[in-house]
Amino acid sequence: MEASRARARGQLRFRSPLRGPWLTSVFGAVLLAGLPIVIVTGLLSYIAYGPQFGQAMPADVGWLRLPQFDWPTDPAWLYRLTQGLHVGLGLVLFPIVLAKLWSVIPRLFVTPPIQSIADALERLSLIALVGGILFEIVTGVLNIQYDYLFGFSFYTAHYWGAWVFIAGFVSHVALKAPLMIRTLRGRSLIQVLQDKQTEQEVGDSDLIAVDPAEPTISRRGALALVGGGAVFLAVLTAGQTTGGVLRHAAILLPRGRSYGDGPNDFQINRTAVAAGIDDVSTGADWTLELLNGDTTVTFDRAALLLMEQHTAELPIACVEGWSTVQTWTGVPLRDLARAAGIGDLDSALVSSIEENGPFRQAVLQSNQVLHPDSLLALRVNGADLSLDHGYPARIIVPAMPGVHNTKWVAAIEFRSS
Ligand SMILES: Nc1nc2c(c(=O)[nH]1)N[C@H]1C(S)=C(S)[C@@H](COP(=O)(O)O)O[C@H]1N2
Ligand SMILES: [Mo]
Repeated sequence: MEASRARARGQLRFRSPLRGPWLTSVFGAVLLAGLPIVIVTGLLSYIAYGPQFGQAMPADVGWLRLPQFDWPTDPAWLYRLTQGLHVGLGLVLFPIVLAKLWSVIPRLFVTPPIQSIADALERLSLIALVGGILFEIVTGVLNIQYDYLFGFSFYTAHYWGAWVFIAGFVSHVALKAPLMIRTLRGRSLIQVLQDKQTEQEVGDSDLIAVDPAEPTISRRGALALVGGGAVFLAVLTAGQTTGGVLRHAAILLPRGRSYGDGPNDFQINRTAVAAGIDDVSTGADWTLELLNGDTTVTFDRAALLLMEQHTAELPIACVEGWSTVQTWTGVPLRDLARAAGIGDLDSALVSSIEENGPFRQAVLQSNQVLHPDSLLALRVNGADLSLDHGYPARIIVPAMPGVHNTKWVAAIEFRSS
């Protein structure tokens, strides 16, 4: 008696006749298919940043240390795919997350909220699940919208938030998957989509309203509304990868926008002005230093242009999800390693003339230096690099996160193993 009155609180207040275990299970199934992809690609992005060099953020993750391996250089579009999926799918699933929350809302108003220990544990996992996903969406969207808006590091917050969410997600799936599968078997999605039905689901679930109101939309209409929301977000997001006209619709990713279509008119994350780069430091006096132990070899731009040039079509793929493929020409990094006299290459530290800024240095793995398409690029699409794209010289390496393609390179230190 007590328990049923308690349940009825939520059931009385929320009166939509569409709520019920089946509707919740449909949204749950979509999220169960999509969210693992967002989780795995997110963790892969952490690994791609090179935690073995201490340059993934946060650097120290204690016992949450992920398996570390050399991020591949083939296929060249690998990070473009994984990070495009992470950001793209993360955005597209947002309407489904909201719909799922809407569908289970009566459960949040059950009183007393905790009736047993099992109940308490489930509630705790729900806090991690719901709090975690909302936190990840909010921090993710703010990061692709703005530069450093946070008082804390976006990466650190997003990484720890991810683990809170993963813990909630895994326990929720373990608890609810059997019920979800059973419920979905009970009613065919095709049939629901064919009918204009609005009548309530049957059963004793506390998601089903005891005092239902008149429906304002059919069940298939509700599904279409949520699906339409996801498609709408997909249209708003696709341009981050496709470029062209759709790029202008990618309003959630304004920082990956490009203007015009000349050889250098493509996305710029950090402009030369923002990085404090001027014509003097990049002018005739600019030199590139190659370091190998105690020896230093110096090149000016003319000397670099006299070396054998190699051209490759490679993407820049930012952690923010946007990417663009351009045709780069310059000196293969492995030729520079040879010029520096390095024997058994382990890694290379690239430094920019940029004095401040979190991305003025990057460590490259040996496979990233030795790949034949890995370049110190001097030109792009047949023209000299523009100042914003890293003139006099920048790094471009297949499949590497955009952030490590250092612009305005000043020095490369080759390290042997
Ligand atoms: N020196 C320096 N290089 C840098 C950056 C930077 O802030 N400073 N930003 C990186 C980031 S985050 C990306 S995504 C790419 C973008 O390259 P683009 O501006 O040529 O498109 O440059 C990378 N190289
Ligand atoms: Mo980036």
